[in-house]
Amino acid sequence: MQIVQSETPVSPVNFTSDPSEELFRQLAAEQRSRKKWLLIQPVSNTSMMVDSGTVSMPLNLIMVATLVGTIFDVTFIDERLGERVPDDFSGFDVVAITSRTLNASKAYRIGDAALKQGKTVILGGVHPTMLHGEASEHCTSVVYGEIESIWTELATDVLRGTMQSIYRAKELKPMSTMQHPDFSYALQSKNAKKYSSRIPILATKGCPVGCNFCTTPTIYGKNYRYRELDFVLDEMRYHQDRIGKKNVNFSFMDDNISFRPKYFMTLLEEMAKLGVHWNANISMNFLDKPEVAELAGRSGCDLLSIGFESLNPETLKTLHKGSNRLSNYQQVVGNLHKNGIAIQGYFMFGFDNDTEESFQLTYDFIMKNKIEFPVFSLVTPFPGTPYFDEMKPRIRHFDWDKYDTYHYMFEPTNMTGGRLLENFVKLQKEVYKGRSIMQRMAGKPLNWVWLANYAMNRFTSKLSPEYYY
Ligand code: B12
Ligand code: SF4
Repeated sequence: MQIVQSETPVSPVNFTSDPSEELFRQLAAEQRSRKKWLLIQPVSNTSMMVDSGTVSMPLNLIMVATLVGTIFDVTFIDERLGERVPDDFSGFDVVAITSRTLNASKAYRIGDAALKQGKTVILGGVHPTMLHGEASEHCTSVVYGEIESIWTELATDVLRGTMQSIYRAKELKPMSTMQHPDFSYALQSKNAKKYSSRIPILATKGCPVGCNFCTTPTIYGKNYRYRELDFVLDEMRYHQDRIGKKNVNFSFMDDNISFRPKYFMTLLEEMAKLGVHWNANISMNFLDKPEVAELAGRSGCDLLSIGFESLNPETLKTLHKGSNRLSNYQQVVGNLHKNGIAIQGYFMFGFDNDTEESFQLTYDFIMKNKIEFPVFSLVTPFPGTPYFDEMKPRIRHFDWDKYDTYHYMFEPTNMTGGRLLENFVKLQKEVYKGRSIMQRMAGKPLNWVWLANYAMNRFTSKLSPEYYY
């Protein structure tokens, strides 16, 4: 557990002449003793490899801590590192918890315990945003979406002791008002070595594609915002200085990094000068141009995560994933491989259009195209998405612990649930068996992607359909 007394704010909030911000400033200056916040990243209960081993630094909670720390005292707990959430919250005024669906039940248990002890409890993150009615039963206030856009109002109410049940911004603030995240909140943990060495960074937010299974369009609409380039690059330089080397690995947390081509290409040019390495989520509609992949490779990109989702054109249509054209898949892969960029390819199963042949088709595609790091999941309707509303009558359970994309959610139309899982397990074992890894990875640089394959080989060898119920 790491206590950080934030006497020196990291960098000031960007105040405007908005009267509510004036009031907030005045209240903050008047406070006699700084209120104490406990910020918690709960670990999920899932049995899958989601929250175990090396985990990424929680940029979401770090950004919350950075803002809260400008006027309050912050204690930061990341349960995924083995840090314990206390039973006794008496040392704190506010207990604030981040939650996705897969750790919502854990977040709610912590919220209930803190409420019983009379604390102000704040829940934020994707799941409380999507199901704020449910979440509000376990807290004092729910924050809808990003904290930055409602911070003034939220902090003013905490200072006055007049909390509202939900904080939802009327409009999203430009990302230029966001601060540099203060990583010391996470890095000072005695267990920080469990964090991945890839530093999370954020350049853009939002995604205009609008897939029906994704929460981003619901929360952020078709908005696409980005931080000033200098801001992003300064953050990279800061980490280079902190770590004492040029070749730092960054992992972009952006929903989809490529939607402003000019911005993206300039970012790439600048990263090439910095000498960093990076990976990101990207949609494939931008990668069929060889020059983009060429510049990405030159700028230090070692892996791009791409949602191929399905090789079935009918399924792609039902997902509203307009950025995917089956006819482009091979070209995109070729462009990236030519420039030394590995591919983390996401594939989902369990759709109504899936047939037994879908598994073989996917296997052939992966092996032929030598996809370095295929990730298979079972399609999961997340609350708040159009897909959830559509599938709700057929969903087998609403046990949030199993919303990790590795559980069987509903019976598809073209095969039984049992056959779906048998095929799903078989595919994973086939793709990650030693011979297949050698075939897909032959000649690829010896780096962490090999290690990921090794870990997947061990993991998939133990899999059986029962894991997914
Ligand atoms: C990058 C990313 C990853 C990365 C890094 C995850 C990490 N450790 O942070 C990786 C690849 C590891 C990953 C893995 C997974 N991911 Co992911 N991921 C994302 C993505 C694209 C961005 C998350 C992010 O960091 N954004 C940047 C930060 C700064 O923004 P933010 O998270 O929105 O946080 C802000 C607000 O939410 C708010 N806030 C957040 N917490 C709190 C708390 C309080 C108290 C307050 C006041 C405010 C507040 O303020 C924050 C700062 O602005 C999101 C999509 C999205 N936009 O949320 C999906 C998303 C979170 N992932 C998702 C899924 C399903 C997964 C996996 C289960 C996939 C898998 N099968 O492995 C795993 C689960 C990992 C885990 N243990 O949670 C889903 C979750 C859906 C849901 N309802 O829970 C999302 C929403 C995508 C989707 N399909 O809709 N993911
Ligand atoms: S392309 Fe990715 S981020 Fe964009 S809406 Fe679809 S799943 Fe969400």
